[in-house]
Amino acid sequence: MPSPQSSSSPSQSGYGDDPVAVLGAGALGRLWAAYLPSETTGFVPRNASALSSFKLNYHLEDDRGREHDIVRRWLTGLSGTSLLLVTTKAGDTLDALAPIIDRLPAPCPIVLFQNGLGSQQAVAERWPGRPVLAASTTEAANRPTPDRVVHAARGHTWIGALTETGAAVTSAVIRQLARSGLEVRGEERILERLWGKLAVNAGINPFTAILDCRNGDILTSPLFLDHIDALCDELANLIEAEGLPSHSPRELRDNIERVARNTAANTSSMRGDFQSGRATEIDYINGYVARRSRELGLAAPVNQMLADRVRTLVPHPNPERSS
Ligand code: KPL
Repeated sequence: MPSPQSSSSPSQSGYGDDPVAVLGAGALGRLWAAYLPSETTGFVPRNASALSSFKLNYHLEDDRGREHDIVRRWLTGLSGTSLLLVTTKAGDTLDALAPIIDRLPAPCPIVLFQNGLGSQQAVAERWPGRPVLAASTTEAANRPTPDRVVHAARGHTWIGALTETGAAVTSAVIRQLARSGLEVRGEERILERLWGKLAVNAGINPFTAILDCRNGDILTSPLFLDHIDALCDELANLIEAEGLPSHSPRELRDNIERVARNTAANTSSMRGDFQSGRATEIDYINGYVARRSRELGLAAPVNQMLADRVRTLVPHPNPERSS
């Protein structure tokens, strides 16, 4: 089984010519950087002048509970970058990319790992000539403390193009990411897959944030039980209006409840954001559903209500942060 490439066991790769840059040093960015070849993977600093060291050190607990010390470079030059992974929060993506994009070689694929929808299309629309791709992943990672990442469960990552030039490089990107040992697959219908994940997040995350509970606890809450059917009606109508293969509201609800049961003990990413005092991704989940529904002349009062309620919640750092 492939392992993360810790400082004590550097990879044997010899892939020295094709550096991978990771923009966004949260749980997911650190996970990918830990598994990709150590000598050719580094992080892009958001503010290079504030760096106190040339390296980023952290610990990774892998999916088998083994500990690894990870050391990765902060990259100052980007002119040799052959792949950029963008693992920022959805709301930070444009602001993080804009100052660095002109320093990347024009053919460098840009792979967007954001939750929800809206931020990916914004990047593809702003830089339509760039090879922009989106990733949808079920790799589970969390960051219980700033210098520790836990790979809670292995999953799969699907990669698909958002621009024409992205389509031409999809296979090369998959080959490069497969060097991590994580499971990576091509997906021609990446928007459908992103919608599938968005529907699940829209039916779990805001409830866990409003109720301040773990995923499984929403299933018996009056807030969830009173609104889940209407929420699934709104999602089903929008998915159909977007021209994507339709799903019945019942199918969507079953899927939401299945994921909530399978991840019952987890803290959702949205609740985790609150507990860490970070902005949530509500504008890209229920907020996106409400906005797109409005644009397409559909009503989405439940998604709007959930988005409004989450936006008024006050972040509350909580010692119970691990999931
Ligand atoms: O993706 C998730 C998230 O927390 O964002 C779920 C599926 C809800 C698992 O926690």
